Amino acid sequence: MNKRVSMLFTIAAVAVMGATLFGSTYTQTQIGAQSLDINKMDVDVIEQIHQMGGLQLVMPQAFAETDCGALADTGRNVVEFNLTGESVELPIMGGKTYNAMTFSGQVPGPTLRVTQGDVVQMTLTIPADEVTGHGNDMHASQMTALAFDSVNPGETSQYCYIAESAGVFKYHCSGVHLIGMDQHVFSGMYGIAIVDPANGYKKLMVEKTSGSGELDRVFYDADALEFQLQFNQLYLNEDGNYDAGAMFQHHNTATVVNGIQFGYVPNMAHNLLIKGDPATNMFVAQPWNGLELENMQSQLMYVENDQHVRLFIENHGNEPVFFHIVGEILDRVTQGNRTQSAATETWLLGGSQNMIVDLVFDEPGAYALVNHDYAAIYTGALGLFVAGDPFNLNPVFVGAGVIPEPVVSYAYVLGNPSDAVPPMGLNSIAHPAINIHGLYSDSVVSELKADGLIPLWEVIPVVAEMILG
Ligand SMILES: [Cu+2]
Repeated sequence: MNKRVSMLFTIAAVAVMGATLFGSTYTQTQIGAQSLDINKMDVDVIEQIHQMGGLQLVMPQAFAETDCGALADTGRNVVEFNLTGESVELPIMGGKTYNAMTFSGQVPGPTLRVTQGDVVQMTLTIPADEVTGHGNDMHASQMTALAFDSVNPGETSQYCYIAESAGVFKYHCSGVHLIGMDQHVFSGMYGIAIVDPANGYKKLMVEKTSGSGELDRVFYDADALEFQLQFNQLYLNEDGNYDAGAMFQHHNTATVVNGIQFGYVPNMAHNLLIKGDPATNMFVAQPWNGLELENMQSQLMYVENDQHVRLFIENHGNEPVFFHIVGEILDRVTQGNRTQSAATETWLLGGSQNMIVDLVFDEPGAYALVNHDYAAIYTGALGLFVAGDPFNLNPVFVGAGVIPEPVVSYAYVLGNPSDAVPPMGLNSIAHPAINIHGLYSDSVVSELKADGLIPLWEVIPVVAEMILG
């Protein structure tokens, strides 16, 4: 073949490939001339995409579909991950609700935890009375969402994959044949898979200087107390429905961590314990305050001093997350199974990006985790870790007979919030107690209660009575 023919052949191949990838109805002219003009957002954007032929035409049919039967016969550990797609009404700040779409009645969806090399068998069931179909795309797999496609109401579908890479990975609804994916994700259909490294986690090294300024290195065992933090936004109209126009303009209604704005700040029990009065707020933002809020009453996250703490963090949203803990240094940042940084103040996560932060809280205190973007902080990306006993509550608890002797973390008395606690994996330290906190449907709350998690809204009045006498 001479050079000229060869070049023509290449151009033809590119043209064919372009037509395959982009579809004949989705042209550059349309992109430039009429599509997605955010100044004319009175039209339904999703309908517009649909009319252009749908996003399905632009997705390449790449990656291998994986056979569950074949993988089950390989001798690998098979982990079942069962999800249901359910639309439910859930609370938002200001005493209102929004029309949420969920995996299994909770936002975020259940966390999957496996070990590198395991086979994941994901089954998605859509109840017959659900208003729409749903899909699933797990970033821990390496296959296109189209290979799984979507599941209609009243049906069940399954796929399998090998979790080959260690790390934190987002999963999310992929809409109905990819249509409405943004609506379903921002309405609540997202979660994470944690894939533990096959050989477990690494020891944590923290540099210290002695009194004379001499450099020392302290090593912490790989075992750690673990939390999960998932960042996202809500884009809602006045009726509590998804607002695509607001999404395109990046005008979010709320910034959420594990589905809730300001979910990890003090509540009335902390006011009582620390201020002596449940009605006197001890913190600048306490929007979830009151026993009647039950699992939505805000909670704090408690750790010991000098304890190895591991945070699994994912950004599901449309905005960057500048992750920072006020008063702390992030001792190690890991992405995948590779260390990215150590002893750093802030680490940036783009959309659909994750990290594992390992750190030690040296001194007793309350430490605010934030997305260090002020707009995000003021709209909800703010929560508190409390390390040790900074409020000198041990004498109060022991004196009232709540606990027999002093504790190294308030988690032993009040527990840690269930939505911030991932399932146990390699190198996990068990939380002393876990309370029921999170954006849950009523049936999820009942299940957690049956599993023995603490309904703090029932316990707090008893503890208060013991302390007040
Ligand atoms: Cu969906």
